[in-house]
Amino acid sequence: MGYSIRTDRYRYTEWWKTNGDYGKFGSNDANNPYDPDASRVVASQASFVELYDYQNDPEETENLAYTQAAAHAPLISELQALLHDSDNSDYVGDGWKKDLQASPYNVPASYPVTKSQWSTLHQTPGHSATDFADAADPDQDGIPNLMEYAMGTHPLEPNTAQVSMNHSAGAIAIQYPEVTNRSDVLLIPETSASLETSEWSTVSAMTIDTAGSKHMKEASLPTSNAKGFLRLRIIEE
Ligand SMILES: [Ca+2]
Ligand SMILES: [Ca+2]
Repeated sequence: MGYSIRTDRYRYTEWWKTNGDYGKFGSNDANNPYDPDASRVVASQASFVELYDYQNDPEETENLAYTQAAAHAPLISELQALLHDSDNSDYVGDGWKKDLQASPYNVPASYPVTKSQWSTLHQTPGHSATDFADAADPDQDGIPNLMEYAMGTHPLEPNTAQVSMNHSAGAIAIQYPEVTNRSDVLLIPETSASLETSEWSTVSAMTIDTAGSKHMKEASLPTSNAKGFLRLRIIEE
């Protein structure tokens, strides 16, 4: 039987010899009875191991656990520990960031409300701490990590642009999402009458939609002004 673990970049699979055939569930066929014990592992080590890098090899043509085992040994160890549930907790294969979860079937006990917790949660095998620097953009979607954190988007999955601009009678506005239960970062809409000055003043934003702790905000500027610019600034607190 094969057991796999998948990260945003890798798939790691181990094939283990197990007790036998499951048979046919619900069958009364005496020659092919259902055997609930069929998945019990009866070997001391995996008979075959696979590792594929979807970033460089999305078609799974090269099994790195076979062709480049030494170079990938630390990564394989890390994935293996997660797959084997090395923290000896209740559920097989639930080792994934277990420290943040009471059970694989519950929501995380501590929702990441600080940048540090958020980075830890997303730092899957194959990524280093430098991928989670505030200004880094590992998914190359043009949204730096600190902005992904503040807006509630994924640091390793490309997102479309989160800030949109529109205008209605008498006003222009920017709209952007913000996760409101994070107190270590702040999104501030600002305005200036000119791009040739460094004087920007804060514009108040209002919530126009909510989805849990993620709010859609809007900041607007009356078009009765001769000329005006809007920008969105992010600061860490
Ligand atoms: Ca990004
Ligand atoms: Ca992203």
